[in-house]
Amino acid sequence: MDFEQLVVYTNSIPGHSNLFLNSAMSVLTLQFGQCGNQTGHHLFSLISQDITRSNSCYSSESTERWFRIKPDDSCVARAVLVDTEQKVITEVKKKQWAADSVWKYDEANIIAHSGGGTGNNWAYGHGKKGPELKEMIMESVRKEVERCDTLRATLNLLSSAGGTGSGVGSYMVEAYRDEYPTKTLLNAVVLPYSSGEVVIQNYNTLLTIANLYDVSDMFIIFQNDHLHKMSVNLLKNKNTELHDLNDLIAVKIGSLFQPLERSESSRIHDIISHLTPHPQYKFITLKSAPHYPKEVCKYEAPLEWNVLVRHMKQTLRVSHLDNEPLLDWEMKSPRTHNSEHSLVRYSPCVSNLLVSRGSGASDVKHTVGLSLDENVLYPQWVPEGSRCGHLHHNRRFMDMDKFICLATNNSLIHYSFNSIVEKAWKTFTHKAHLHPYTKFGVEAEDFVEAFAKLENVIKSYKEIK
Ligand SMILES: Nc1nc2c(ncn2[C@@H]2O[C@H](COP(=O)(O)OP(=O)(O)OP(=O)(O)O)[C@@H](O)[C@H]2O)c(=O)[nH]1
Ligand SMILES: [Mg+2]
Repeated sequence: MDFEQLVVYTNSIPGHSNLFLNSAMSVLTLQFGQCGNQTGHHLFSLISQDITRSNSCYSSESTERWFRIKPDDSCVARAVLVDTEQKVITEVKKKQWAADSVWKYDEANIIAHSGGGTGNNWAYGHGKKGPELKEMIMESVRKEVERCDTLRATLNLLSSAGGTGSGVGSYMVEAYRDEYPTKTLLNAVVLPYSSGEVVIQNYNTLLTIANLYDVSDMFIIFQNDHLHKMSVNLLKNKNTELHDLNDLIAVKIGSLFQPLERSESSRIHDIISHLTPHPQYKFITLKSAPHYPKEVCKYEAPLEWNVLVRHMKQTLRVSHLDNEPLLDWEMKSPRTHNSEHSLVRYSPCVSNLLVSRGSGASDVKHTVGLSLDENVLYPQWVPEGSRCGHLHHNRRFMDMDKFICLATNNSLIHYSFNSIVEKAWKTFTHKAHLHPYTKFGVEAEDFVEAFAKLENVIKSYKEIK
């Protein structure tokens, strides 16, 4: 569909003439490897469900952001899918061809080699598969960029632990940056379970973050351990599987990036600049609530906004004595009674953005002022007024009475990175498992450089006081 057709389509929605011209802001999503492709499919499915709940300004804005409409009226995700094996893509295709799927991927944007993956080898992905696939991927990317009237951001979805998402993904993000030096680049990176997976996942994570760091504007970090606990504790999924984690990832990303009430600060690139005011601090985590098991959702009494906001603040708690994180409050359901006491300490923040979705949020604005903007949460150098933003939409997100998401750039991230870097360093000092990397041109000096970069990130976050 060309620009004019899209204007006609968008303006055909009753009561919304010229809407398109006001709100044309698109996001291009690049899905890499198993994790990137599976989470991407969950994300587009969630957004399409959220959209189909109404035929409104919100829906058309969201459609324009994430999808394009083809001349045959089919709804196509603004996405490019990349993998070095067929298995996952074949599964994803099966799902999207299901009779009830109202959206599709563009077949021309699926770049899946029939090899057997990279065997969790970042260097193979980065040094061999990336260069091999680069032109095909960039060809699809260029076409998708041209199809966006205004491209607001490119969102890369990948896990840091495998070899395709991490290696091909970081190679392609660098290639994208070379070609589009001024476009906003955002990575949603899934960190592996801390135990029980492959030994070299720590090397892969180290190399991924270090390589993406300079060329990216912002990272949203997800941790499989954390998502798993949320799924077990809050959603009561005893046998949690990856797709349960992906549901949570999709809800979190969707709640941040679905349309918001228009204001100077609600455009995606404004959200990103607010959250990453300094190039030394680019890592965001998304806290959200409430999360209920599907079957009890409709029976839960609606919570007050102030309860949800207080709950978000509690997720930033650290222990008073040694500044270690406490049991993460995101694993608990929001409580109506206040359990604040003087011994509580919070992880210092560089910036926060609270997004509330649902009706009657005039009181939430008041509460934000009181609780998420307090001096105790920020170092002195963060100016008042740029600490905690608040954006809202009255529309119910995914049909929930109220939903809240706190995008937070705070010191807690250094614990996760530190544990990965420590494990990687231990393996590295024994010169263990280096051969698969040197074979594809990643030498000890490259590791040392990556360690230095990540240690610097850890130090910056650790020293926020
Ligand atoms: N949350 C989540 N994590 C996933 C998913 N699939 C894989 N992972 C995690 O991702 C890591 C493995 O990376 P994959 O994405 O499978 O690897 P890949 O990018 O396909 O690379 P290779 O298969 O090694 O070429 C492990 O830490 C898995 O726990 C998923 O669908 N959701
Ligand atoms: Mg794979």
